[in-house]
Amino acid sequence: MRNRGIVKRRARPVAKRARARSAGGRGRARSDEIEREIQERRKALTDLMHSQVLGQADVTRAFNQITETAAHVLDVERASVWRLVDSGGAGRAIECIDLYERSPARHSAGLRIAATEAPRYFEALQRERAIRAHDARTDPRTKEFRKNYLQPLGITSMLDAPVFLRGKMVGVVCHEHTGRPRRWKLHEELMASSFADFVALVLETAAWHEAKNALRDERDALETKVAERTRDLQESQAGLRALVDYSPIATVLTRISDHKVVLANRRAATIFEVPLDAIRGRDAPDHWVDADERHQYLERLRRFGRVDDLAVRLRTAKGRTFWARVSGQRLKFEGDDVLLGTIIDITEQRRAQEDLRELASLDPLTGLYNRRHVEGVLRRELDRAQRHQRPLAVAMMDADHFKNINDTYGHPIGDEVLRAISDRCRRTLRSHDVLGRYGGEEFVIVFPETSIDDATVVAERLRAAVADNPIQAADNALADTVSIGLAAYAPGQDLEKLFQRADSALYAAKQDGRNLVRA
Ligand code: GH3
Ligand code: MG
Ligand code: MG
Repeated sequence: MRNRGIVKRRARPVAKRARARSAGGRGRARSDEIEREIQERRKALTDLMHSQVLGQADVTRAFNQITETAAHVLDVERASVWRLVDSGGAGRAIECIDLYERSPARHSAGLRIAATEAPRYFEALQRERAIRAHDARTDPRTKEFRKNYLQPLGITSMLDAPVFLRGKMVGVVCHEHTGRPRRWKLHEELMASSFADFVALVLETAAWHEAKNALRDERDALETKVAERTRDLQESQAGLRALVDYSPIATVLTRISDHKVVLANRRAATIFEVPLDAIRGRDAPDHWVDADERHQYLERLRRFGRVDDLAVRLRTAKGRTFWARVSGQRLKFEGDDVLLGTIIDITEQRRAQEDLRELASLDPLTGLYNRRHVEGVLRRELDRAQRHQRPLAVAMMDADHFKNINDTYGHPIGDEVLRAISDRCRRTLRSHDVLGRYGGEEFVIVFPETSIDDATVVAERLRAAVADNPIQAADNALADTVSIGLAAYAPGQDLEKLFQRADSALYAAKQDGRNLVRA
């Protein structure tokens, strides 16, 4: 209870604290209110982050959810997601993919704004983390919209964050306020750029689903062709031979009675690393890695007469294993009952999928941002800090004696502890701090527009949040703690240097006994 009080008091942003002190009781009540508001907003953001919708192929639902959450969290009448289109002759433009209007609770899409109509705005999108137009009607970056857009819709303030994907601006998230103009706060600006990150994630996932489906369609078409023609040609053995020979997909016929290969094509010889003239007569079971997988394949063939697309591991004649999708069906061939199997090597595809997963922004174990994403954020923040001469701090955080936890309780409990550390930190951080998993049991935090002193206060709060709320495992309260090293941005320093300094500070915290913060 006592700890919660400390956490809460410290959680208040510095400016708010000062105001609370000077204005006495009334000020305190007001900053408690702001604090509550920030907590609520952060909760809506984490809910969105954990939402299943973001990772799925249904882009429309994902955008609906983002705009609704954004309108609610930032308390604006209109929230929208726009895509940048570059259609050659007609030039650059943004196109509205989803607009949510709060009072009628309605979604729509389709509006288009050309770069030629709003050159200052487009230029600002390339440059800024967000366009904070307190009064959009007079702000030089947005007043271009005044007559045709702002006035008819009653929009007075705008908060727009560009969406970046692999370093390129691909869209924008807009928050539009109606009624009296309002002043956007820094944490609102950072929240807007969080929404932009979500949009990037959705676009990336959608592209991945598209690539995957295209690949599947292509393969399905080929296999259907083979299967159809095989049926047509069942009686004509010569035709089947020719078809197998020329099929671009590895195809193998095995006799059911003794599992011997009776016919195979060039492609099959290649993927199984056998000379074409030596493949006949080989034992099919030798090429399966897992007897259970083969059993499953045969069982399905027995029950349904065919198998489609089973992902299995196979082995070449030289002993190399690979992932494959196998399909099969029963046929008659030269008087024997045989299985016609087609095999597609999907090792590359699997690797590509893993690469894509890596490209997405979230760490699967903890739901935090991953290393790549946090580095992207930090690069942009470094650039801003340099251009606007603003402070910036970074922390590296590492779980103490984590090997002991794994050794004593096992890896799954270790994972549980990592998730618990993430949750405690996520709840403790301010809404504009960016927390990510750097790898293993190491975390990284970016503190935008924050001095080293303020970052130290927050880091100390993180350390205490972990140490003071031990997680329970097997009836024991685990003494899990973290050490934190901080570094402040100094003009001219790059990302590597900043990480290096935070890492040295972390090393000092470990040397001095762990469960400590060092700057
Ligand atoms: P120190 O206080 O010096 O950091 O001690 P430590 O035991 O944490 O030392 P070290 O960094 O060498 O060890 C980290 C351990 O974290 C080793 C590794 O097995 C474990 N680990 C890394 N990633 C994961 C993970 O995703 N899950 C689990 N359960 N353990 C992990
Ligand atoms: Mg470590
Ligand atoms: Mg460690």
